[in-house]
Amino acid sequence: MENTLSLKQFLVNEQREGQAIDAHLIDLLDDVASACKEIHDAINHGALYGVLGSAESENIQGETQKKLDIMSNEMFIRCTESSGNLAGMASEEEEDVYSIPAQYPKGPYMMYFDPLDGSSNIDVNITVGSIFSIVKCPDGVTDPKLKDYLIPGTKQVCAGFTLYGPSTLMILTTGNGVKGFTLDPGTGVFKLTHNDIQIPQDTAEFAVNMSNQRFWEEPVQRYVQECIEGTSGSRDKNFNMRWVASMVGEVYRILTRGGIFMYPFDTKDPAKAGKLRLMYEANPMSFIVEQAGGVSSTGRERIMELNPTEIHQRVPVILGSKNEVDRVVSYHK
Ligand code: P6P
Repeated sequence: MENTLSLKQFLVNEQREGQAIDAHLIDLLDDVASACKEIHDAINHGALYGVLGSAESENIQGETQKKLDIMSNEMFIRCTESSGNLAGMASEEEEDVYSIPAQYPKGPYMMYFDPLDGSSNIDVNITVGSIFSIVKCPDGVTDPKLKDYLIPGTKQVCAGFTLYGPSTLMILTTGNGVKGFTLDPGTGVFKLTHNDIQIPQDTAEFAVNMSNQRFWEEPVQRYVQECIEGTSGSRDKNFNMRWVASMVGEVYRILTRGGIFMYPFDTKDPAKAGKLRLMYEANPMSFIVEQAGGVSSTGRERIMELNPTEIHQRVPVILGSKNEVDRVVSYHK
């Protein structure tokens, strides 16, 4: 594609046009892009770099870590901690919030991230991704503590995810719509390729892990059953189903052609409100989905309005095409 804008050129243009983007955010996103390029390189070399397989360790979630989980976490931290844009970070792979080391300057932002979402798919060569969410650090705070991170998703100033798939693609919102930037592997530049992503209001495609069906609440049971019955039941159309088991893959498909993604509350483990994490999966994806004209709910509440109590807390997620998510929410009433 001739002279398409790079990520940085796009952000500088947005700043000049008066969008709420400052030099620190532009520089931070440049650092995030650097981390994503390093992760892209490791994933694309896979077995050749010996990066596949288990790290023989567990994360805070009690999940076995893949080597790439640990590597991508280290890449995110190393690429972003020293530039003076961040006051702190929270990662899926870090039990506690991460303070910027004393030798580095502090900045006005805090970042939450899942460095490698869907990593169970790594060893079977299916698309995975990095998810990030950025908020302003409270005024006067230079070393944010846990309580400073526990704020609702409506406070996000930026959210994005990078998809490591057939092509590497960064999806980004700063509150002014949703854009996509494709990595040019030859030059290492993320280039603007998707200028205004909008989710179709209707869909005939649902995404859910059907093996959990017996554990769902009645409204979700009813909705999915109606999709399966299609025109032989109460719906006026037939539905297709997809399940990639990588949230980034599901969300990008929905951004591209519509759909509804559900990881709802289930009674499989009553101690867990859902499987997905609020701060670095559900909130950033909800910001993106809403900016693209979609809806993101727990089934009962708008996800971005939830007041967090823990940095790794889980939440039920129902997101995507407005008219289908609204239907599921109506069944919960
Ligand atoms: P299941 C990946 O582990 C993840 O957090 C999401 O990316 C994905 O949507 C979900 O879990 C898949 O869960 O239970 O189908 O393996």
